[in-house]
Formats: sequence, C-alpha cells, structure tokens
Amino acid sequence: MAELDRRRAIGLIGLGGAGLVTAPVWGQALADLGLPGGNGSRPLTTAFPGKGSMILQRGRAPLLETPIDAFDGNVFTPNDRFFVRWHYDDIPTSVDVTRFRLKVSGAVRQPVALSLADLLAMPRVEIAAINQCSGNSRGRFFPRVPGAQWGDGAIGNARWTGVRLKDVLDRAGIAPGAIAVRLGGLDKPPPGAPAFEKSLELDHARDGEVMIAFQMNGAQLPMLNGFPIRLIVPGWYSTYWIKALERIEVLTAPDTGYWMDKAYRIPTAPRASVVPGAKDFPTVPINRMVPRAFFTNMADGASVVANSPFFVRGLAMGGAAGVARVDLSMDGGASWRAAPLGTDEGKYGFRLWNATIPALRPGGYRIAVRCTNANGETQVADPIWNPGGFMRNAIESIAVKAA
Ligand SMILES: Nc1nc2c(c(=O)[nH]1)N[C@H]1C(S)=C(S)[C@@H](COP(=O)(O)O)O[C@H]1N2
Ligand SMILES: [Mo]
Repeated sequence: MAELDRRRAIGLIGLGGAGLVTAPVWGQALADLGLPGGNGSRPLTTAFPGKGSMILQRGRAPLLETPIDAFDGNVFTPNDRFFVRWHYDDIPTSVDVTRFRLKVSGAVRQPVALSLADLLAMPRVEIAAINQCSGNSRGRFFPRVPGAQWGDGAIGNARWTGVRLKDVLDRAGIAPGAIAVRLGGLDKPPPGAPAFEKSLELDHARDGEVMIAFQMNGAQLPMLNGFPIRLIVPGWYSTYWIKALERIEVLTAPDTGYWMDKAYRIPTAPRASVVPGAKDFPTVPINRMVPRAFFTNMADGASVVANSPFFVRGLAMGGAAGVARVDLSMDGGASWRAAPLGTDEGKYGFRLWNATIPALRPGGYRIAVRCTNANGETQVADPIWNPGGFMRNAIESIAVKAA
C-alpha cells in the first residue's frame, strides 16, 4: 500500500503540471438550455484541460456546465464531463505536489502543515456524494435574477476518496473555545477583494462525513475540480466544497468574512422563498440540499411513437437524506406512480430511476417526476424565488407528443 501511495504521489506530479489553455477556441455547436424568456443558447467547448464537451457559460473564471447527455444512465458523472465553477480569474494551473502543504492554524494546540504524502498515509474514507452549485438551474428563475444563468447541469455525483476532516483537525488538536473552521484554496482574489473562504461549524467539520478528497471516481482530481485536494461536505451545496484546499483556520468567533456574512445566504422563510423583489428579509447561510429529480433520456417537447410503450429514465437526489421514492405523474400531479430505482450507491449520491410508459394514443401529454427523501421532504410544482437564485427544486416535467 505504501509503495502504491508513493507511485500515486509521483503520478500526481506530471498531470498536475498541465496548464490551462491560453487561447480557448469554442466550437460551432450550441446547447439550448431552454431558459424562460429565451437567451438560453450556449456554445459547447472541448478547449479546457481534462474536460470533454462542456457547455460554456463563461471562459474566465471558468463556468462550465455538464450537458444532460453526460448524465443519462450514469449514476456517477464522468470526471471529464463534471461541471466547473470558479469565482476568481486567478486559479491554480499547476501545483508542485512535492512542495504542496495543507496548513491548519488558528485555535489549535500545534499548527501543522501536511504534505500530500502525510495525507496519503492517513486512514482513508470513500463516499458517493453530489456536488451541486447553490445556483444550479438559476436560469429557470422567474423573474430572472443576476448570476450565472445555469441550466440544470451545475451538478454532478462522484465517488470521493480521501481522509476525514476530523482526522486532519486532530493532527493539530483543537484548542478550547473553538467553534468553527474556515477553509481556503490556492485561487487568489483580485486586489482588494476578499479571498474565497467558507466556514463550517466545528461539530459539522468533525462529524466524520466531511472529508478532504484526493481522488474523484478513482482518479486524481481534474485541475479544474480542485487538484490536488478539495473539501467534500456530503448533503450540502458545493459553495462549501473548497477546491485546491490549502488552509484551514480554527476560529473562536463566528466567521464575519464576506463569503459567509454577505454572499450565499438564503431567506429563513419556508423553502427559502420570498415574494419576487423582496428585500431586507432575514437570512442564513445556505446549507443542506433538497430533493430533486430529472429526466435524462428525453427532453421537453420530445416525440414518441403513438400506440407503443416507451422508456423514460433519469436521476434523482434526496439532498440531505437518501432517496426514498421517485414518482411519475401524467395527469398534472393528480395521481402518482412509483418508478423503479437503480442501485443505492449511498444516500448522498444520485439514484437512477426508470419507467416504461404504456402506449399513448396520438396527442400531447406531460410527464412529471418527483423525488421524496428519507426525511419525508418532497418536491412541489410551484417554483420558489429568492434574489440569489438558490435552491431551485420545483417538480420537473416534459411535454411529450405521441404521433
Ligand atoms: N477554491 C475554491 N473553491 C471553490 C470555489 C471557488 O471559487 N474557489 N467555488 C465553489 C462553488 S460556488 C462551487 S459551485 C464548486 C464547484 O465545484 P466544481 O468546479 O468542482 O464543480 O466549487 C466550490 N469551491
Ligand atoms: Mo456554486
């Protein structure tokens, strides 16, 4: 095992040096995200290192969305199709893995700086977990809100391998009075802007689920997804999943930094929803994810052969708890029928669902899909609204024409 680890650590050097393209070229192909009010057309690109065909939302700092075809039939999202989101232009393009250190400081008994070899020598954990941007599907908000106009592809599921954050914190030893940990990466803000840093309460950070991953689906992390190590916060939105993690600071007072105190906050109101245009409502930092279900083999407006059964399938997620059931409705939500589920790979990951729709007479139909999680949380038809465009989880449906 030790030998394997050494080889793995060496293997990290070569690929870690692959830089970002300097003059990206965008292909001619376009993806249509079907956003309300139009303007949902985006180029597809293969110009980013470690990435196949991606929907280009922004070149710098990169915002790359996963096209829906990459999700179809895949409970784990391939690394080369996994979405990418960075806030600041100055992102790491290479990492010297022999010099890299993860620093733990602040309210600790002994500050430590851990090498990748140190991390590789620690007890390992593995978890399947969905990484979903807080603003996934923001482009479907109505009225529209500012921010990346994502379709539904700012999400992905991977099997993450690494070490517990708890074990890393224990290497430094938590000092009395500690209440939270603040985490930051190798990306740098422009002059005068606050570093992209997020905090977790100490009990959460030490729950044994929050981990630092050095592998994603059995391979090293793509540079754009946080090579060499990133934070994994199962069940929580990915704003907390700090990429290229290089420092952890143990705090004795709440984090009053911009990215916790001002950004990524949601209304305290039910479903994080307020009346469009509302201001000055109470907020909390965004936290646990909520259930969602998607179609992956058919798009809105699909045509099927009349009088002949057809197959639909997709992916579901429970959010902070596992998927309990996925139901389909063909009568606008008046009645629901359970869809068979694929293998359970872990409560924080995607679950495949599928169904055979009985023969339809010629005409127009609408199929809706709804996920309910193990806590009994489910989806409803009417969409929420908040000014950040966060946490969309309205029931998805597709129009189908049988002819
Ligand atoms: N260091 C660093 N980590 C970060 C961010 C960032 O800008 N810098 N963005 C966060 C946000 S908002 C998202 S949605 C996820 C995206 O993860 P991905 O690019 O691996 O899909 O990274 C998170 N971690
Ligand atoms: Mo995000």
